[in-house]
Amino acid sequence: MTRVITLGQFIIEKQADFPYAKGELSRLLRDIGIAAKIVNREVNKAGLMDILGKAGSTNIQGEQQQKLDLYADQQFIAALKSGGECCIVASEENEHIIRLDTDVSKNAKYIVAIDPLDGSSNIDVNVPVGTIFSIYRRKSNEGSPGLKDVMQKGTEQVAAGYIIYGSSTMLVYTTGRGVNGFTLDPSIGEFCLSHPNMQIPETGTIYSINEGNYVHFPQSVKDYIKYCQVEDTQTNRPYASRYIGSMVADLHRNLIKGGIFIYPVTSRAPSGKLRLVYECNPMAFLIEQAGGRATNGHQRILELDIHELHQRSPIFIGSKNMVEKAESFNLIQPELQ
Ligand code: P6P
Repeated sequence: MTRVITLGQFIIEKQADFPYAKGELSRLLRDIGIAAKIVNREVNKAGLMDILGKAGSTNIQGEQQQKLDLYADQQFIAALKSGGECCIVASEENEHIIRLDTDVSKNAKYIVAIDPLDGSSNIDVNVPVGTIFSIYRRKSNEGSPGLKDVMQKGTEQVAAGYIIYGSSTMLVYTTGRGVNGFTLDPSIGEFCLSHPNMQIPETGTIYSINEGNYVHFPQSVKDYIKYCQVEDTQTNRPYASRYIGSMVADLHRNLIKGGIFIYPVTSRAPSGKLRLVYECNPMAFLIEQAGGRATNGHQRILELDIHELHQRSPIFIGSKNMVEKAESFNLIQPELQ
């Protein structure tokens, strides 16, 4: 009988990796795990509650907000506020940063950027959705924390990860020392270590892109898609096309099986669609820690300058060899926002 290691036990055991840690990051990760369990409970019974469907509002991205988007947003903010280890939350669902100014939180040293429920338009059709989070240390303890503490390059992240609410609910995260996956055991209400030291295969046979946008892709992306579709037994082509329309689900599959996920610039989205702070940076940190690669077609995602909180970026992410091959198609430079 292998030993069951819960997320809490794992975090404490790994705390030793951080000689100067006083437990704040451990407690912050615990707070995220707690909110994930609460959101999971609602996602799993969404069909039975008056919590499906549209909330009748739109977010800063101009996207229809689902009731569960708002519920998840509220739960993560509440958990971070009561946990006291985070001073600012930047949420994809909110135009401005949220200052957690309770007596404890206002002096906390961590910032959390979060996409509370990514892929939420899939909820009503029972397709996996996810939460994506990214943790930064405040740039300085001088004065009150603000936008400057949030708009840090991806290389400054101290932790990042996602929760996938799928056939099982998993929390996958990194603190810069590899990637570990935990599966929620509903019978004990704990995330238990199920995927230690996750590594993405160096190459794969899955490409993941919304080919419905084909006519709007730059020629270089069209050329790469055609490369994926050509018969060549030496390189196991044609690849399989898999696109769920939920970034967390598509990337989780590729992390385990190998593959490339692409959301490029299009004529309708000249800077790409996915958000740099809430989606691209955390996923890029995690995939690089798993041995993969993440670029905007030319530059490491993690090294991109942040000009605007809700900035978008094209992204080519996944198995190292596949991303490098895609880049060799001289992919178009995204327009600066
Ligand atoms: P499209 C979901 O809305 C999301 O932000 C990601 O989770 C997903 O990968 C992408 O957008 C899907 O976008 O344009 O293909 O529907």
